[in-house]
Amino acid sequence: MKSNWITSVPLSSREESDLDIPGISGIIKRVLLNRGLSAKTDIENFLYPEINQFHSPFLLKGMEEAVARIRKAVENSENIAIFADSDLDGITSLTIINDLLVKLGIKPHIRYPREKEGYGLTVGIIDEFSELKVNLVITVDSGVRDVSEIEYAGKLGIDFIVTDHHEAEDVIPDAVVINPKQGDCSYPFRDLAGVGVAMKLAKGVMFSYLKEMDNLNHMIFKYDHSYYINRISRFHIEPSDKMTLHELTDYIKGLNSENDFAVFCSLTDDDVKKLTEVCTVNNSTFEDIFSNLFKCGDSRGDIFTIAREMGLRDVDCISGISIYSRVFLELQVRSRKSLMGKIDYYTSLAALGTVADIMPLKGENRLIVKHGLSVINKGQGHNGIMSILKNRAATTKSLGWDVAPLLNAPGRLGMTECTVDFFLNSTEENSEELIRELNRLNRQRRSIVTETIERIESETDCFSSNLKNLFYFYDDQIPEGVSGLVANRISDIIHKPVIILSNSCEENLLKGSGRSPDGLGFFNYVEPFSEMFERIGGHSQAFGFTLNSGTVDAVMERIDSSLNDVEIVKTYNIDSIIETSEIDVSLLNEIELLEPYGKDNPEPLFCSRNIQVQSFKRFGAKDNHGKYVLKNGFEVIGWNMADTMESRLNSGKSIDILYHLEKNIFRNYLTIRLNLVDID
Ligand SMILES: [Mn+2]
Repeated sequence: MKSNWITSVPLSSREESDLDIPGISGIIKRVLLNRGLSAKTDIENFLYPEINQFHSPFLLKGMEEAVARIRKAVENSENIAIFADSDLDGITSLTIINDLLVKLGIKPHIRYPREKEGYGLTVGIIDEFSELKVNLVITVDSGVRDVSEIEYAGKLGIDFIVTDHHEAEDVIPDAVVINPKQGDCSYPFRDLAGVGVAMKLAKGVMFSYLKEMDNLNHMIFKYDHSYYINRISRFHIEPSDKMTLHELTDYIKGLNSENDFAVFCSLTDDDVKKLTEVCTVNNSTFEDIFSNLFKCGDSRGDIFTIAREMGLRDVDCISGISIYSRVFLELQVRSRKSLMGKIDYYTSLAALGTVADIMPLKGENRLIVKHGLSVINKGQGHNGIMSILKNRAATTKSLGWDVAPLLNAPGRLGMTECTVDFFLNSTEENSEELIRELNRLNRQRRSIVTETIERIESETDCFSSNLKNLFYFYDDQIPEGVSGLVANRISDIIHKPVIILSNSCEENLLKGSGRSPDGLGFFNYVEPFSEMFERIGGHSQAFGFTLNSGTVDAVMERIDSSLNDVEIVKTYNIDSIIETSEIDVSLLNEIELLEPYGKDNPEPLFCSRNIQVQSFKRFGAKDNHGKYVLKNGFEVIGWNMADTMESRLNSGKSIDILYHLEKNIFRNYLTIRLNLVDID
């Protein structure tokens, strides 16, 4: 297969010196600039994310109404149901909201699409809720498209809170809707997973019970003859105003609401005296608040020390008023151990759902995943998930490749209830047993995939294509939940785009999955025909659809002809071209700051030209892996690449390589390894 290397633009020395970030070399700066991060604060936020960079849940449209409705339901002991999508994003969301409601004293009804029910709400499910005398339904990772079903529920007197992250259609349900993708939602981050939105709702509800919830805090700080005011309400800091003492005095005089709270941050005793004389609302010095919260005698702790102890990163760079505001905000949460514990636990579940749903690991998702992984690794995550991982570290790889497929296996076999049971009922005692069952279903899922592929192989004479550019296959024996996995594997074998169709629960409609090898944005060639499908959605190399069974052949031919003359070219975006002499342990340590890797934040890809190879060796049971030892001692490992590596070396021409850098620890001895990706 052809490949195309796209090189980065080298940094000018000016750009490099503009970005003076301690502890970061030019190589990492180049990687970050290539990935679109250019402002110093963006880079710092990316490299050293802090817990208190989470946005306030109350910035989400609908949050206030949702929180009020849930609290009313709790006060009146109403019947609440949770409706979730049946994938991992949905079920982790379900786990969070269930846990929240149970903590508030309500045992909710749990519902998700069961075998053959397809996606989303149905009138039948609404009728079930009605029979159960449900007053309020909270949807998670779903609901935004179920407009008519929710309208029907409204007539039966059932209220809905919809939490979702799917793109809404023109008409949204008649319900309280929380979705960062709603057109008129001004939330600063759009790409939350369903479970990210569910976690926000849980936080909103928990925060609403704090006694400071309705306070409008006026943080007042003096610097260099001027006074600065930050306002904090609903766990959100608004940018500061600058004032003279005279203006500030008027401002303080003007405060008159019972929710106003003036906080004097490290002002002189003289200033505090003058201001409290004119202040008619609640007020306190920051130092008193701090010592009250922690019941410690020493009230005059250095704010910088406190901030550093809380893990605030850039305490020396940001303004005093920001430090006070951020510490104040953190104190409201951190002084409550059980609240902090719940937030950590929900974040660990959100990390799994976010990785499983393949959300971009940028912005708040990066915070969720980074923090959530650390919670699991500290042993404070979900019992069952920690048992699956046993002694392995939680990383995006272990969650995405080991945990997620295992927990998705039951759903593919129409047995989502096993996964739900795992999440809701795992204890230290029974988690081993639940995992044994998950493993059994996963093996069953694997053998169904293998058998299906073998059957297709024999029936189609080794996947010989019915069309020129595309392989597609349908028969009524393919289980619907595995068509994507089957398409994926066949596409790997034949290096062509593949579509696998199976029966659906709806009459005259087939369901299908399309997959293509890396290097072909298959969906781009299918999307122009989207009106020929009943439903279709997905991304560049993987999509799913339903299609009228009578039109299959015609549609496949149209797609096939649109693929004429399309070449599969694997494109590699090089993060940085470096000399192998620039590689050392400190570079590898810096690279680790870029983790966790995932969608939109891949492991950095390096290129070195004209490498000096000392020796070549094959290894592995089939001698299919290759190893170059470079003249400077580094090892270059090529999995399944021994043939190419050998012929490249024998050709006598200069060798350019693309690779990831990896620390390899063997018998407590650390070596640096170059993991080969491509060779030219
Ligand atoms: Mn989702």
